[in-house]
Amino acid sequence: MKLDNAAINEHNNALLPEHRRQFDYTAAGLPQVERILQHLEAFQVAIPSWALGTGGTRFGRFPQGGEPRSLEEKIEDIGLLHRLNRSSGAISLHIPWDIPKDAQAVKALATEHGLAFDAMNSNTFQDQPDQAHSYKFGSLQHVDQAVRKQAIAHNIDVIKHGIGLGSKSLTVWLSDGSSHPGQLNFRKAFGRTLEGLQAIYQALPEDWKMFVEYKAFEPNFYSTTVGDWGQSLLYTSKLGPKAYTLVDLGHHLPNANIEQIVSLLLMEGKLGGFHFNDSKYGDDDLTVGSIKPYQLFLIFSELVEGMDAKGMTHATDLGWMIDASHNVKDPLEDLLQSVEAIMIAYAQALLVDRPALEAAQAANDVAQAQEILQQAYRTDVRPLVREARLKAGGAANPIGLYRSHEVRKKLISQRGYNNTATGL
Ligand SMILES: [Mn+2]
Repeated sequence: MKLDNAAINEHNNALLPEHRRQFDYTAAGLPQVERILQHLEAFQVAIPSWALGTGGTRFGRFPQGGEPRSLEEKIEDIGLLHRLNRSSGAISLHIPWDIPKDAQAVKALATEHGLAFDAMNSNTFQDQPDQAHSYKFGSLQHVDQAVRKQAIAHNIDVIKHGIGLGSKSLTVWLSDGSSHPGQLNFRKAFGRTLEGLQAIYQALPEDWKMFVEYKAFEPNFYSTTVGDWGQSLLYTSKLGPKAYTLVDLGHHLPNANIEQIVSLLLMEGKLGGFHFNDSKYGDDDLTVGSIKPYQLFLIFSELVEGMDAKGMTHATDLGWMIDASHNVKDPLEDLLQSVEAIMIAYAQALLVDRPALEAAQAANDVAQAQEILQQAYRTDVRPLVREARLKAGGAANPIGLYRSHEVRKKLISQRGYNNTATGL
């Protein structure tokens, strides 16, 4: 469903006086407000095609109706998010859950909604009904060459779909690994996986990137063949300049210092992009910024510092994607909250007084360094994020408008209650 300008204007007009008051107060104390607003307006976060329906756990799934029944309806949902926040202008597709039947038509529909195609995601962690060989014991690491060939061919197929849509990157996440000691020869599994990745890399167009995503555990519970950033960096270094490491915030062992990982990958020119989510225990796929907002800020602080040190463009030189699951909340509301959390952390990171922090570090003034970071983190930047959104034509309060417009109710009446989005 579409929101027209009149509905957004009416909503905004009612909130503008209070927004002005808050924005003027925040902006008065900040140098370079215009620069910050420009950065925020340019920043776009890709929404994954698998996050628009209700997720679930292995214990159950409790859908709330109105889920998209097709790729076209998924694009419409992301178009609605982007209409509300002007920061969700991309979609990250999963194959085979969302195979475009008519690439030209799908691309045209996305363009109509102001959406670009971010990274394509392959899937060799499940068996599909028509598939010749099983991935039960892995895909690219598999001892049987026929399985490896099938997994390579699938990834090449995903690249072809992406070319048709104007995507420029492939994300490979492998569930390969082992669940019991002795099951796998680690070195040989690594070698076979590298060979497979090399074959896929050969099929990448010149202007494409390949993201190798790592994960510490699950679904395998003893070893994972791309288990951490070191292993991913080993693969991507051996593959070549188009290969990068992808950081999914939920894929680390507890208490990992993700901001340090990010800093060093950036330093090496090997950070490709992000899957944003939040977690308390494992790969919980919760709303971004809902559990550890300070960590999210520290990650963005390293990103801004590291990207500026290399003269990179924040908005476009890395892949920014959400990878989350919405088990009890309305997925669209959850995604609005996630994008907002990302924008807030990014805005806070832009506020950090870099020269002062550098001086404090050089003087070993630990207390002052902490003061500088927390001065930025404890600034209420929501009026800045709202101002950037309003300038771009979005809603002052995206969730407020989504609710007052009764979007979910309308989606249920259009699409029905019992349909399940593909991949869930
Ligand atoms: Mn991920």
